[in-house]
Amino acid sequence: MADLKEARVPDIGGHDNVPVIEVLVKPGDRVEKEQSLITLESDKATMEVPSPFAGVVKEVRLKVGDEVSEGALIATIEAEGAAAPAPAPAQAPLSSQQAKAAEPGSGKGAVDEAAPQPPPAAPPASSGGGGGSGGGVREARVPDIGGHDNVPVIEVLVKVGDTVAKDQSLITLESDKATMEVPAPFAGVVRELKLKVGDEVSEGSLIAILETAGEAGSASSSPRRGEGRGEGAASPDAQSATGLPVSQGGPKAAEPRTVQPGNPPEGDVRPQARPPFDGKLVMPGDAPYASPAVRAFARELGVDIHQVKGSGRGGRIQREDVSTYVKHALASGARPVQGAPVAAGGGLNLLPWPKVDFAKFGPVEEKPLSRIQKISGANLARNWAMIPHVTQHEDADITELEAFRKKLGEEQKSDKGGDLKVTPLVFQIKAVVAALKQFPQFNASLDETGEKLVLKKYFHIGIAVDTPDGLVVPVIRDCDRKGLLELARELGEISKKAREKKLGPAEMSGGCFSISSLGGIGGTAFTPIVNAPEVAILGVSKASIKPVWNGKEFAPRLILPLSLSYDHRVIDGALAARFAAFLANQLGDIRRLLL
Ligand code: CAO
Repeated sequence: MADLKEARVPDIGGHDNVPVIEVLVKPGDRVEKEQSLITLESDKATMEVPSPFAGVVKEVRLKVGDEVSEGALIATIEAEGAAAPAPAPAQAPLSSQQAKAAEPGSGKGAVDEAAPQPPPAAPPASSGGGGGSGGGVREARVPDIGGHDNVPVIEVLVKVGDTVAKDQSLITLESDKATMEVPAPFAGVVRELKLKVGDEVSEGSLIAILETAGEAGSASSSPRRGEGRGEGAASPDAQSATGLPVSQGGPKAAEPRTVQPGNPPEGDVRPQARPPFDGKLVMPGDAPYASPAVRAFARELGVDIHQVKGSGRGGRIQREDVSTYVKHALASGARPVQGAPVAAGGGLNLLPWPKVDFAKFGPVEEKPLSRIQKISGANLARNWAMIPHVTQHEDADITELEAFRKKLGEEQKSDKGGDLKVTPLVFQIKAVVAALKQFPQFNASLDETGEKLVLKKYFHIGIAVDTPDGLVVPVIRDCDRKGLLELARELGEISKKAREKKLGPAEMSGGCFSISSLGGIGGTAFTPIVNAPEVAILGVSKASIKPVWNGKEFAPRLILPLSLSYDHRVIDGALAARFAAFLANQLGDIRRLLL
């Protein structure tokens, strides 16, 4: 029998007013028990709040930007069967201690008194004593992380020689549900780092060896020793602040050990290396891929983190990326919006994206965007929003070029018996190279401060290729040094590779200027988006026979429409008109391509 129940925010470590950064369900959705309903983000941790029972969402009572505390109503859910567990906070995902455990800096234990204890911090190596007042070498270990094992390290935030304060973040971990920073349990100087990005860790894994001076860390500096708060054991359903289940048995006990720098003790819980980090670009629910501290930093500066491009591994947004974004925004005249709410339309302070229940109007089907679409979509949106675009249209008379191209194609087939396809695009590549040489401003990029133009002395041309998974732009290198046939061969190869998803990142980087040819499909003109940090792109539409006045009469000519989009911060309209006219001339008289 169906039963209307309330899903509420569980114990989130006693924190109040934690912002909702994502709402992951809508009315009508069927949710499983423990399926995430919302994402919360404090300044130290991002966590998803799971549904306490399965059922159909009747009403969602929160929206992005709301701030919640324990007990806040998330949604009403028509729960299935009477046997569903009650959503009382006592049964909630997390005890205060556990939430604080996931919240760096708390220094509180996360497991119940009854549970076996995790390994305490090692005593100073020199003294062998525990937690006394003398300086020494001590181990910083991974605290209770909700009983999870093999959680990947996605950032190492300190390096050997750094002086760290107690509670300063040492590493960032990311499970499939949450990102969390692990703080130093005591102040000291990093003598040795014991793990790297990509390693997987569990409670007790050794992070670093710190040399502490004078006062050693307090009792709370030991990794998550149990400190029950008198409520008894955590519920069997209990989950960590990460929204992940807490192991009921608790972590394994371990003896305190003494270590010497550079000489890890026997039986050390060293994380196992794993293959390189798999290049994940977005967090669950498409939240930007950044640590909580970086997000907090972005918020402080009033930057919408969705607008920031990550330079870290797998596209991860780092602190420097936020700074660079701000510098660039200031240099280009835009200003980050102070206090703009997350997902409220970006640094441009636009309206939030409309949330519509399309199913109300008719049958619908949901199809997730491909990885390529997500990546290129984010880039296109940034480029379109940040670059002042103008598109210059021009016609090229390619009647003669086309006659030559056909002849060349036939020769290829008959002489070589091959299947090399010589399309108009290779002539366009050659013409573009000639134009870039003539107008070096087009073969340039603005640096990240927006104050300098970097002029390139090489001629690598990006070609937009349409694939079943979305648009990719492989780059043909050194086009100035290649002949038409070589370009035709390479174009055929990269298009094939692109469609077979075999292009590597190196083959899609280093471009100077891009060409987007829709000529094989149709159209008379379009406005391509500049592929930043390039400053211009050529759009090519379908050539067609048109009557052209030759001074005496209208003659049928094959006309190729060109659409040149450019960054108006770098290129003036007059220069763009000259560039486009030059291109048309080159294509109109192929002898010029030989010059
Ligand atoms: N006018 C008329 N015909 C044209 C033409 C033009 N401007 N350009 C190409 N053609 C013809 C070719 O000659 C070929 O004819 P045949 O089949 O008779 O030989 C046919 O159209 C198909 O060409 P093609 O598309 O296979 O080859 P291409 O070299 O012109 O283009 C590539 C290669 C990879 C760029 C293209 O296949 C592609 O993916 N284009 C889409 C790019 C895109 O999506 N851009 C949009 C970006 S913004 O979203």
